[in-house]
Amino acid sequence: MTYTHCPYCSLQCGMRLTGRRTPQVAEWPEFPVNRGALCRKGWSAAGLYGGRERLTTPLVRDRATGELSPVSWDEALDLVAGRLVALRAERGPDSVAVFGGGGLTNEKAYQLGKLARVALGTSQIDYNGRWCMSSAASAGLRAFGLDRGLPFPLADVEQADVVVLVGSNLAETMPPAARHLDALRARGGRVVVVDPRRTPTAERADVVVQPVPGSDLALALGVLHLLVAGGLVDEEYVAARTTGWADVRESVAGWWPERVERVTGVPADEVRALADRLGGAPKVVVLTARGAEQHSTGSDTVLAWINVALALGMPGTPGAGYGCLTGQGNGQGGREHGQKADQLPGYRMIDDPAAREHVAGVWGVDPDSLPGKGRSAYELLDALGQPDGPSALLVFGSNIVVSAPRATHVTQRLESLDLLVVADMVLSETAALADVVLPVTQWAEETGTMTNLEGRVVLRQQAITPPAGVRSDLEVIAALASRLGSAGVFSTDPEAVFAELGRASAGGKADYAGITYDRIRDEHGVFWPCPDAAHPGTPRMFLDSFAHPDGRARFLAVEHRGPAEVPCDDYPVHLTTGRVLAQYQSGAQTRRVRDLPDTGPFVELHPMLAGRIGAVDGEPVTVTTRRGTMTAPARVVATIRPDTVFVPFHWVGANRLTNDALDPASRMPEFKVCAAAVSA
Ligand SMILES: Nc1nc2c(c(=O)[nH]1)N[C@H]1C(S)=C(S)[C@@H](COP(=O)(O)OP(=O)(O)OC[C@H]3O[C@@H](n4cnc5c(=O)[nH]c(N)nc54)[C@H](O)[C@@H]3O)O[C@H]1N2
Ligand SMILES: Nc1nc2c(c(=O)[nH]1)N[C@H]1C(S)=C(S)[C@@H](COP(=O)(O)OP(=O)(O)OC[C@H]3O[C@@H](n4cnc5c(=O)[nH]c(N)nc54)[C@H](O)[C@@H]3O)O[C@H]1N2
Ligand code: SF4
Ligand SMILES: [Mo]
Repeated sequence: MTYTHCPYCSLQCGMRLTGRRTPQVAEWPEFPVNRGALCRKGWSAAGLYGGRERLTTPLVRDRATGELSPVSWDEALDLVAGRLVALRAERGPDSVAVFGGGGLTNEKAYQLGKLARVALGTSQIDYNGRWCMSSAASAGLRAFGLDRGLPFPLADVEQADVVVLVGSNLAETMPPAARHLDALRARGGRVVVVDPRRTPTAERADVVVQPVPGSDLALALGVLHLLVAGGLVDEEYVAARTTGWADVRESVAGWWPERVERVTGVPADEVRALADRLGGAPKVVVLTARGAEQHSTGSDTVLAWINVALALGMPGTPGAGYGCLTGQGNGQGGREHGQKADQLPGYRMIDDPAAREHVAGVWGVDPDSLPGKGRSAYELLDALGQPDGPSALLVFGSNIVVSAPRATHVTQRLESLDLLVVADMVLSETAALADVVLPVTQWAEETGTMTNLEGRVVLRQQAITPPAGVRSDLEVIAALASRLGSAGVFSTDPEAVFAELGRASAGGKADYAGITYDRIRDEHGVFWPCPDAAHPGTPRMFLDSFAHPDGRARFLAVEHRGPAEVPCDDYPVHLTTGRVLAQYQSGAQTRRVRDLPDTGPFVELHPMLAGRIGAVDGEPVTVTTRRGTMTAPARVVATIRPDTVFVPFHWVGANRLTNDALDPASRMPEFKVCAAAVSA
């Protein structure tokens, strides 16, 4: 029996696995984050094993037939390395790009960044986390001086009087977390949900506000306006712990409730009731998730809600504050250790000379040999195969064809590459396009650390013997580095890589230097920063000071801009996208688990809209945007705004429709709103 963690989301629920070949999931009641509870994806996770669709041999595309056919590992790796060396000689190091994922362990994310910077010498690396929490990360960094999704353990929310969920459907996306909301309500606390749809999460809320997609920023401005007008701002906290309040106070002066109603569709009285509820509560927690963040205005929207939390005096107060609900299994750690275009391990910036010097020292290379900043995820994919863009791409841990915005265009870019290499466990839609597919170990077949949404570093321990023929990502990275004649040392032992990561992160914002596998086992995870072996780790941040040099949080004035695309005569409704409980992300893993229902995509729409276009529940409807079109069965529900349709993105289709407009600060694409036409 092995204690380990779920293969999917950022809660990283603890579980036990029994059986080395045909595993069975059992509960781990002592693990504090989920206390034995799992969602149905967690309970059925053993279904990832034994499927016929598992890849067990490298595949190379036959130039003559165009088919993928099995080859030996040496053949596959020699071919990849040979092509990469030739490309680099011909077009320079930036002709090779790397795309990572927030589902990779810390060890893999770190090693992938090192592969890019040391072995390939390319600046062109980014990852799917850019599409996930980057807007919250950018806002948190600016407001607090540091981005840790939740600066407190999740269970702390039970101590709040009011929890506001802006664009989170956690009852479906992290179900065991919903128990904290129930516990809070049992104590007399209140839950507010802000979502254009009345979701299962809204069913557990006391107040539900349904704004037009893309208008959360205006709602926050309106709430802050009323807090000022009602004398509900915590002036003492603002004076002692923040800067910039005067500008922000002035910037919300014009946001009276009737104007907020016009922009957001939320009745003025509801805006007033919301502000009263927040202003009257001793402890408020504001949490944002993808509904608020995946917009071209996502980082400003998060800043606007942080301003609300700061005006109420909450961040850095026990049982209160602001947090982002990070999404992927290692969505937190994956953004700290160097697979992001502008970053080195430990949350260091790649253009900071001191950071370069430190990390180059750990890697045993000259700091001047490290490349600079690269392109963000979408910009990188958009540049593939272009005259000044990369002509080879290595993908580890993302199914781009399904999950990238404006996916038809991105798929064309992938097809225009000289070389596409995908490391995966299954033939995902992206792997199916590759020139070379490398079959890797998954989840409990290997050991590694994940950092959950609370900043708690946990250990996924190997429980299962991998099938013959597969290799770990660390082995693949090491084999490529050695074939490329790299200067650096690339260990294949996760514990050794973690120790190196600790040294590389030492002194950085996300400092893991004091964390070891043994400590994680003994302590149910360790919270970063944890600079040395004697340090207890940091479950709660900002209690004494924020991470800016002066110790103060920043109020930053932001303006409502609205979505990049608004409804017009040709595209009269808002399209938004998101998730359902039983599927995970691009579905590459969960669509292959037999115990999970694979319903296929659907289009959720309101009876009024259905009536207008003649759509019938269960019958096909077609959704069209300026980028593409898809047809799927209608789901007619009264829980969605009549001016909005919703499509889950777990199946090919949704992202043919989405807009690639980017947030100027975070480079987050606008997954959550564009203009669409719907017909029966
Ligand atoms: N079952 C399941 N769970 C998952 C995942 C999964 O794929 N499946 N993925 C994991 C990952 S990586 C992530 S990032 C998280 C995401 O977790 P969530 O953010 O909870 O998930 P989403 O469904 O993307 O979006 C949440 C809600 O935002 C709403 N929304 C849409 N537009 C707007 C808007 O403009 N404003 C507001 N306020 N709300 C809006 C949608 O209606 C939706 O209910 O889930 C994690 N957990
Ligand atoms: N329309 C729309 N699009 C979205 C979103 C949305 O809300 N709406 N959400 C966005 C968000 S928040 C996210 S996080 C992305 C996620 O989208 P993707 O990046 O596509 O995420 P996954 O489906 O988890 O893809 C992971 C892939 O890597 C493989 N894999 C898993 N673990 C490993 C590993 O350890 N090593 C290797 N080599 N491979 C592995 C899996 O089999 C799978 O093929 O989608 C984004 N796209
Ligand atoms: S909530 Fe997330 S981590 Fe927990 S069992 Fe479900 S998918 Fe796994
Ligand atoms: Mo995500």
